[in-house]
Amino acid sequence: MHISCTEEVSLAANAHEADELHAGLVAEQTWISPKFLYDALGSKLFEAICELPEYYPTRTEAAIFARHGAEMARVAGLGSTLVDLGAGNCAKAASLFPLLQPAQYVPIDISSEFLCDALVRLRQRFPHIAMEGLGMDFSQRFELPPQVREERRLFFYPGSSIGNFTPEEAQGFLRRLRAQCGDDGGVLIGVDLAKDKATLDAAYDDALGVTAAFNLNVLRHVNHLIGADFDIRAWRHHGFYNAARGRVEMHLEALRRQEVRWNRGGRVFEAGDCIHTENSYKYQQADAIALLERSGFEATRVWTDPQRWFAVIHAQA
Ligand code: AVI
Repeated sequence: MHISCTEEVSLAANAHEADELHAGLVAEQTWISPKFLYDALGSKLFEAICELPEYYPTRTEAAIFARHGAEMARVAGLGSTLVDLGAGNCAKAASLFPLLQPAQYVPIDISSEFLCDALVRLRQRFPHIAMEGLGMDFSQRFELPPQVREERRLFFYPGSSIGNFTPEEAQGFLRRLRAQCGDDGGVLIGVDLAKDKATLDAAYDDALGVTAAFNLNVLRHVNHLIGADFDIRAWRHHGFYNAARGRVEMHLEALRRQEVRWNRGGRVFEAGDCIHTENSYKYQQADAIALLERSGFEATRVWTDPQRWFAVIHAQA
């Protein structure tokens, strides 16, 4: 069967990515966008994170889907165009296929190589579902190509990836999503809820060091993308809950003074300098609903776990 994987992402950085990386690396408070965490190895490391005992979001969300999936399908409706945002290995959406019975499945991921591999396997398991994989960064702009059916688009955005945007960015993103929904579409979204600091610190700095490897791998990816010469051994991972800002932050700290060069520039990092690589906002349930409503969605339904650690929300366009 023909496998359609439209790739917009090549292995070297495109001009926009190169500009963004350069701007972040020369900024006074250095930053690298979290989207660069996801090359092929980064996606595999993220898969491993999802297996960790400390990383509660994946299993908590899976339990919510297992318990309430049938009701979610009744609320969201059958036969939709299921657009899976940040699909990764496509496993979460695939587990809902029997309930949602999508007419078309459109997984989108910035890690196109990883997505293509997953799609090959998925097409064999579900030959009756039309599939169109898209390798693209959907975080900034959002236009679906004509091969994506316009009827009854259900955007599937699990895993609390919305938390990797600031609340302002999240609203802009959800508005763009709303504009692509048509009148009969909607969104099924996973949101991680605020909880105690110890649980959050452990989830983002696990004992095995998988999250550390995931974070450090961004330097390896940046080396590849813009010809940089980061020495990965000279950096250390930090992941912790910043309660005042309502978010988990990931940073990489320089272990010694070093000069790093890349194809368009370079800079000296002093020991202790940090590169900010990710935020993961944790929401109050009411704030998440308000965010969806401000973005133009309505008629929300919420399912959560007994500890109220995670929420899955359906919002109608
Ligand atoms: C993909 N995203 C929702 C994860 C999160 O929890 O913010 C990424 C992650 N970063 C460290 N561990 C997992």
